Amino acid sequence: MDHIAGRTRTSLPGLPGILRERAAGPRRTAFRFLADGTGDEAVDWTYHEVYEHAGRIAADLLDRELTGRRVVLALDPGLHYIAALFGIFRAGATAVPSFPPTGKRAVARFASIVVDSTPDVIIADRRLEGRAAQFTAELPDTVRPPQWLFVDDAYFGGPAPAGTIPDAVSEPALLQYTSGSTGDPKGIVLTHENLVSNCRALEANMGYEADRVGCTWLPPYHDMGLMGTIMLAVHGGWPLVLMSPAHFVQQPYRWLKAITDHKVTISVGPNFAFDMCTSSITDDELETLDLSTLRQVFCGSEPVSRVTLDRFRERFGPRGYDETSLIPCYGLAEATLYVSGKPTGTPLRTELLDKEALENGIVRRFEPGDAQAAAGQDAAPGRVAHIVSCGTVADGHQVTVVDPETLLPVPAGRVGEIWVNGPNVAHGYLGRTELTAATFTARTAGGGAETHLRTGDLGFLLDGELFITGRLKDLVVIAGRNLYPQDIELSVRQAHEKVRGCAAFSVPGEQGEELVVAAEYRGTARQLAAEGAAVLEAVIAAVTAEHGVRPADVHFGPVGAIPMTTSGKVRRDATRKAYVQGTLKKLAPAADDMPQAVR
Ligand code: 649
Repeated sequence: MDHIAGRTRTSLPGLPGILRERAAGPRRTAFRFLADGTGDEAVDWTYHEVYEHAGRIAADLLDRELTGRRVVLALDPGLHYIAALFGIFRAGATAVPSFPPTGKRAVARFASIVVDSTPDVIIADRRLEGRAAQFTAELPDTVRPPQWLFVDDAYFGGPAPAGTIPDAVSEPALLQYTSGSTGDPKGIVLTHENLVSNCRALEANMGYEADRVGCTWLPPYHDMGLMGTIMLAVHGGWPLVLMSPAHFVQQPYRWLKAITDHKVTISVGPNFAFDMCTSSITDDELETLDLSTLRQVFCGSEPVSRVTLDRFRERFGPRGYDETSLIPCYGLAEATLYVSGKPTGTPLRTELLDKEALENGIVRRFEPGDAQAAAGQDAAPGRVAHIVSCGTVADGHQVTVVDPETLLPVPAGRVGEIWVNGPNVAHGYLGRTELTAATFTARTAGGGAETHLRTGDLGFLLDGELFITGRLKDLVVIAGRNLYPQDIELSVRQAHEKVRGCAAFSVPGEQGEELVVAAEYRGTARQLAAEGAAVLEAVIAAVTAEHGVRPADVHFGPVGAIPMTTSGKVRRDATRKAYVQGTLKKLAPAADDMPQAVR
C-alpha cells in the first residue's frame, strides 16, 4: 500500500513509482533522443537521469505549492519534455501535455487549452521567455494569469535541489486534450490507474520480449505519442529512440533509418506515415535499410488502408519488412489510448465486403467467385469495400456495437456505434458534466447497470474481431444511403492529380441532404481558371460513377484550406461549417495571377 497525500491507496504503484524503481536499479538507457533526426546528435538518458531531472522540476513546483494543481507542458518534443512530465507527477500535480505556442495556429490552440485547463504554471523552453508576457496579457480577463517556468540544458544541468523531494502522486494524473477543435477544447481526465491499465492492455497484446527497443517520432502531446510510446516504454522497462515529428515529416526516411541503426523491434505510425515512406524514400536510401528487426509495427489513429499496406510491403519487403509484424489497431484518447489490435504474430486480415449492403449497415461478404472481387479494389471500385481488421478487443475490456438511435445492441453482422467498457475508459471531460455523462456513462436500452464510453465511431464485430467503418458524425446520409466520406474522398483524390486534401460532407438542400465535396487544388487560381472545367468534370465523374451520387457542389480551395486536426485528420464538421458560413477558403484570382497590365 502506498501512502499518498494523507490518503491510503491500495491501487497499482503508478508510472512515477515504476520510474523510481528503475532509477534505483542498474544504469540502463531509457531514452535516446535523435536531436537532428539522425544518429549524429543522439543524446541518451538513463532512468536515473530521467528521475533526477524530474526531481528538479518537482522541487520547483513544490516550492510553488502546486500539489493537486494543473501544469501545462509547452516544451518541444525531446528529453526535457519527459523530465518535465515525470517532474509534474512527482510534485503531485496534473500534467496538461501541450506544445510551444509558436505560430498563429499553435498560439490559438494553445490559448484555448490554457483557458480551459486554468493551469497555475506553464513549463516552457527558455527561448520563449521574451514572448510569455505578451501571451499572458492576451488571455481573457477571466483567466488567472499562469506563472511560467523556463527550462533549458543549463536548468537541468544545474545543482541538485536541496533536501529530499517526495514522490507524490496526484489524482488525476493527466489532462489529455483531444486534437479536434480549437473553439471547443475538451480535456480528458486520466488517472494513474488509467495510464497503467492502458500499458497493461497493450503489453497483453505485445507479449514479452527481452531485447525490445522502441522508436517513435509521434508528438508527445497526443495520446498515441504519450501513452502509446513514452509511458509504455517506462512501464515495460525497454529503451525508446525518439525524434521530433518535424524531422520525420521533412524526411520520412529518418524513421526507417533509425529503425535500421538502432535495431528497433517495435514502432508505430498512422496510415499516412506508411504512405509517406513508400512515396518519398529513394532507391539509394532503400539500399541502406534493414527492417528485419521489427516485430511489432502498430498502425492506427485513422482508417487503415489495404492499399497502403500492400504498397508498403512491396517496397520494403525486400528490405526485411515482414507484414506479420504490422498491427492494425484502434483506440481513442477517451479510452486513454488502446481499445483493440491484431494479436502479435497473426496474419493481417482484410474482409472484402459488399459495399451496397455496408451502406445499409449490413455486413455481407462480397460473393467470392466474382472475378472482379478477386482482382481487387481497383477492378470493382463501386462494389467492394476492403476493410482491415483492427484485431481483438483489449484484455479486460468489452466492445458493444449499438444502434445509435434505438440504443439497442445490434445483432451480429450489423454495423453500429462502438461502445467501450473497461479500465482504460477515462473519467470524463474537465468541467463538462452533461457531455461527460452522455459520452462516458452511456447505457444501452433495456440493458443492465453497466456503463459505456460512446466512441462516435462506426464498425462491427466479426468472429471476435473489431472492424472500423467510419465516424457517426461524418456519415453522409443521402436518399436513405449511408455513404462513408473517406471512400468519396479517395475517389476525389484519385480523380485528378491536382487534387490534394479533400473533405466530403452533406448540407441540407431543397430535396433533402446534398453531397458537397471540398477539395484543395494544387496550383494557382489562374491555372484553375484554365483547367477548372476539366478538374471539376473528373471529380464529378469519379464520385458519380463510384458512389452513385452526384455532388451538388465542388468547392476548390488552395492547399491548406481544409481544416485538419493537429494529428492530421480531416475535420469534416468544421469544413462543413466553414462552407455553410462562406468562410471556407476559395481559390480566387490573386494579384500574382493577374496579367501584368491589370495589376
Ligand atoms: C489511436 C489513437 C490506437 C487516436 C495505438 C497503440 C514505440 C513504438 C510503438 C509502441 C511503443 C513504443 O487516434 C491509437 C492504439 C500504439 C502502441 C504503440 O506501441 N486517438 S484520438 O483520440 O486522437 O483519435 C481517436 C479517433 O481516431 C479514429 C477514430 O475516429 C477514433 O475515435 N481512429 C481510427 N479510425 C479508423 N481506424 C482506426 N484503426 C482508428 N484508430 C483511431
